[in-house]
Amino acid sequence: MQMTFRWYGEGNDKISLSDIKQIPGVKGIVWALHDKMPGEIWYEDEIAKVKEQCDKYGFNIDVVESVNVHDDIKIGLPTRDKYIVNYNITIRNLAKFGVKVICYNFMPIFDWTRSDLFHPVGDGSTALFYQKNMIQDDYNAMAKYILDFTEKYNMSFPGWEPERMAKLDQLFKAYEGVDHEKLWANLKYFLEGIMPTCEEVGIKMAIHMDDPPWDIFGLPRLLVDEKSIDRFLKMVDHPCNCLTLCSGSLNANPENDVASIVRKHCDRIAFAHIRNVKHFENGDFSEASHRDCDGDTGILNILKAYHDCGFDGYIRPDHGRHLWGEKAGTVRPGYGLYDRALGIMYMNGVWDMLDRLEGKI
Ligand code: DNO
Repeated sequence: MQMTFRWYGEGNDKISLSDIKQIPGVKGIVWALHDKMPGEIWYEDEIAKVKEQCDKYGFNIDVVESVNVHDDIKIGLPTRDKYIVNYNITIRNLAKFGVKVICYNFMPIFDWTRSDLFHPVGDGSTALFYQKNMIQDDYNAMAKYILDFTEKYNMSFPGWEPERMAKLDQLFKAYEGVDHEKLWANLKYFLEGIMPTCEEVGIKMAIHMDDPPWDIFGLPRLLVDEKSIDRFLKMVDHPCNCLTLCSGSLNANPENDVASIVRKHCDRIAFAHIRNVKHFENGDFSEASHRDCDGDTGILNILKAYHDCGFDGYIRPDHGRHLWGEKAGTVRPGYGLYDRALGIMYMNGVWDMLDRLEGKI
């Protein structure tokens, strides 16, 4: 495995590359041009700037998360072709700087969704929290909670661009009639439009799981369980059509056994997100430390599965708790420094021991 760390970029992340350099074993920075709207081309000089910053610290920029997909592609409007052309140009430009994997998602309108960004965990820290009965009918209230937060603390979240969120009712109207089957067809159309470029330049497209893995506000969600992952990989059966297997997104549904999905599809997992989730009986869930026993996701079984399969793809700690003074305004929700660094050390510890037991180190 190749350990990476997500960084939101200079001036957009309080964590510095120098901080990240001090976490043992991190090889690469997972990055993006966060001021780009979905559908816009990423230009070479903009990419070169990030490469230069990361080069200084000896980090690779092999993984981009995310090049967001324009709504017209997801909805299947005639204008989608223009955005697919742009996407292909971006893929080519990224490849020129050594990018190997593009993580993206195909969730209509909303990216990850939570009802509380700083929920007390019980040990003095806070974490992202999903209260099921709060994410039901009123999408405007949920979006308002997130947008008020981003405005108050002067930050933006990928997938929650204020420009898009300002037109929420319009967007919901545009998605009317986009049911699961239509969305699958639109995803296939998109992938078939970019696979030739990916193959030519050697980039893997790695779709992120839907988070949470069920429909919200009547919007269809596709990548939700083993069966849908099977369907996705078969639908466009191409080595560049890969997964970002996010353990926490999938395991928000306790029925999903992530370790068995790893064993089944390891060769098509380009990027692994490791996150632990704790379930409550009423369907709510909280995010937890990466330590196996702190949540219900089965982190040890998942890491063992990756190790057994000889996984040599990219991996990163996903959402962490907010610790030791990290709070709203000082930290991006889920993306503090400390708990993700602890998560890396936990993963390194497990991995090293598995290597040792096999006589590899
Ligand atoms: C949440 C992330 C997601 C992910 C996108 C990928 O923190 O895991 O927002 O980056 O869904 O496009």
